[in-house]
Amino acid sequence: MTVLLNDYLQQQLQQHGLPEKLGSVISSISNACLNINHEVRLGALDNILGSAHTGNIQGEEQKKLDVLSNQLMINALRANPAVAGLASEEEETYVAAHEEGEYLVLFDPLDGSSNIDVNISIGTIFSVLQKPAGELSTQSFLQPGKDQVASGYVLYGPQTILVLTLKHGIALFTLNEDNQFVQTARDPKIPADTQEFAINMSNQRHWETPMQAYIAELLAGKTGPRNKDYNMRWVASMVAEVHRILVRGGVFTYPKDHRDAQKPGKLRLMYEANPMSLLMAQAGGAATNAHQNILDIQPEGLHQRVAVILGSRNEVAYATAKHQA
Ligand code: AHM
Ligand code: MG
Repeated sequence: MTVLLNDYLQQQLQQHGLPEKLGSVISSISNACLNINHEVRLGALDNILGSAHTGNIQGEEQKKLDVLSNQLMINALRANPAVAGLASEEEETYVAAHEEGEYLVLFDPLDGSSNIDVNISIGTIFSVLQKPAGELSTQSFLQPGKDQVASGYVLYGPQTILVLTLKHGIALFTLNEDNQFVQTARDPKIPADTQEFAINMSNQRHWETPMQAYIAELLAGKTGPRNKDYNMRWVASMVAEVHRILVRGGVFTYPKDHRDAQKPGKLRLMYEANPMSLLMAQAGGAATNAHQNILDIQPEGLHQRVAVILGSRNEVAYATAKHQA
């Protein structure tokens, strides 16, 4: 039986007594992603590759597609009365939406910016929170990852795939020829052990000593303490790495390094680490910042950076333990 995203949402909401409005927020996000997908697929044909010649709040160069995707997400979410406010990796501050709205949505509209112009997988990452009572402020968004009510991503790869959790397992959907998300996997579980790791090796000299020691063990393979050979992958798109890990296991890390004392890692807690960590937890994997579960971190700022180790739970536990000595 073909299960469309909407069927899945209705069934999940009913089964777990979740509010209809949560389903409508997910639908708004998925609709925006259909539009982003359309632009991604057209690429140069729609003149949307290349730099927008602007910088975001973090001083990073924005691609035209970053800017466009951000606008498509904002437009779709603002049109939904259930959305009280949103925060984007590309926006300096949060954007208020509807006073009566119940939900907050945080997102990285197009992750993997360095891959946009070279036709390598990129994605949209999203996180949904309940809006706390009272007036909307930055503080309303600063909730630990474990309080997310939903999260997911859309991967614009050889196939367009939506992965979603409403905190009752995860579900995978593949975009069909009629532009509909069709469920293609239910509750995949990440193998607890792995022989595959992902890290940007070019930063090795900047890592802290425990990460140096951990990766050296993996590289030593069968002749080292881990007693097995490891394979390495680095797509430079977190969405693609996380998707690979969901499908066949692995460990992904973007560690803390010494390049900039203000930035304990490259990835953002609110737009990247939290939503992906919730998916990991729901699929039997794990995610830490090398010291604690990412989902337990109390956020201090919307654009806060964090070190990330995520994936197969035994490997994440091993790498994390190495940092506690
Ligand atoms: P972005 O949000 O600016 O695209 O940066 C996040 C991306 C991740 O998808 C990926 O894991 C990482 O940056 C790649 O970094 P690097 O360029 O150091 O390989
Ligand atoms: Mg990103």
